[in-house]
Amino acid sequence: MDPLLAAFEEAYGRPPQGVWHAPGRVNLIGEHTDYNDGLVLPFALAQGVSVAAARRDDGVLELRSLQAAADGRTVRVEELTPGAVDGWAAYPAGVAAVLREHGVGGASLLIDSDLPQGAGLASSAALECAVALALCQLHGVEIERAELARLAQRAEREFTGTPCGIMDQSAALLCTAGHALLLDCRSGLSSQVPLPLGEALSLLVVDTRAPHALADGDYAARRAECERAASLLGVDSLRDVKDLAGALASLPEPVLRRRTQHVVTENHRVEAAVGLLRAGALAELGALLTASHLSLRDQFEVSWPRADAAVEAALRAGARGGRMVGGGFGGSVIVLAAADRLADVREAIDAAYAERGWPAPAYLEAVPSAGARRLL
Ligand code: GAF
Repeated sequence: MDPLLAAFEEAYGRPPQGVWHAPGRVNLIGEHTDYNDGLVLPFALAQGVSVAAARRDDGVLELRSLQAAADGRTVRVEELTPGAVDGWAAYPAGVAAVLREHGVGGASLLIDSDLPQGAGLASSAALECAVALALCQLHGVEIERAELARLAQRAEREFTGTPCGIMDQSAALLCTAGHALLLDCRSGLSSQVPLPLGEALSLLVVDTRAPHALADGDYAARRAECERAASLLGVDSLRDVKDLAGALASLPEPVLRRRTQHVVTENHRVEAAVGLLRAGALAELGALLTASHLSLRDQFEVSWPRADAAVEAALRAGARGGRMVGGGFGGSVIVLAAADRLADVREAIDAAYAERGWPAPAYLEAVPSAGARRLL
């Protein structure tokens, strides 16, 4: 028997009615653009969060996780308010609270994850989206996926206090196997862009093992700076800046010039990346990834030493390009390299870390995979 099914029976004394899964994501390019009404290009990983679940009709929500066995919670859905549940359980509880308005009720949930936490691979969004799908299907509630992503985002913002954008929940729900998702975060329109990794070229995810936490103030501070820059420029968001040179000349503070420079050029890099992918020129993407990293390091100032060292070592070992992914201040780096260079790249990164006395990073090869779905 599947270990998750067996564990569910043991925890709740009955079998689950189904198992739902939502993936983590790697954002190929388009970082810190989502909350600026910009463009992002994430794809779903094979790794993610699975939820075994059974409906309850008494309004009770039972939350357990194989990764936090000693920390189960039992709450009433009608009593869920921001702050009522803390820690990991705030994510599923927030989703249940937001979906309550749409007719969702209680359930017994058992969660399992093979995504490293704090690795910048959107494990929180995967958890929210797997739970959202499970609760909707158990209670016969139909919500279109783009809308479900917005509800999961709202749950995270209201119940964990993280002012996240819409990218991670959209990636979890809308990605398809073999593709990246081009999402326009202003219009909400998305399209699938072929991403033929794993043939001649591979994308290596390097978990730098410097954990990141979006709830810390730095992410919110970056958002606030972008909003301030947009307001000084008299536009709704930095997406609306068409004349970068003019905007930079008129912004009074150097820090706001740096933030604006990153966001505006990053949107152009996403468009260039999509053009290259549609033209079948995947290898050429490397230079854009590295340019994105340098911009995140020097202009947006969200990179961290282990990310910079990994990108530098990978490039020296012949990688086509690389960059940090996610919110920053810790987490993972991605490296684009010819499949026959991967071993050299890993060796070079390991050596760079050993030299500095850092623990070796963890690696996984990224395979563009399907979005959230019912498994059983
Ligand atoms: C985190 C956020 F959750 C996303 O919304 C996005 O802003 C990202 O950081 C930076 O691109 O993953």
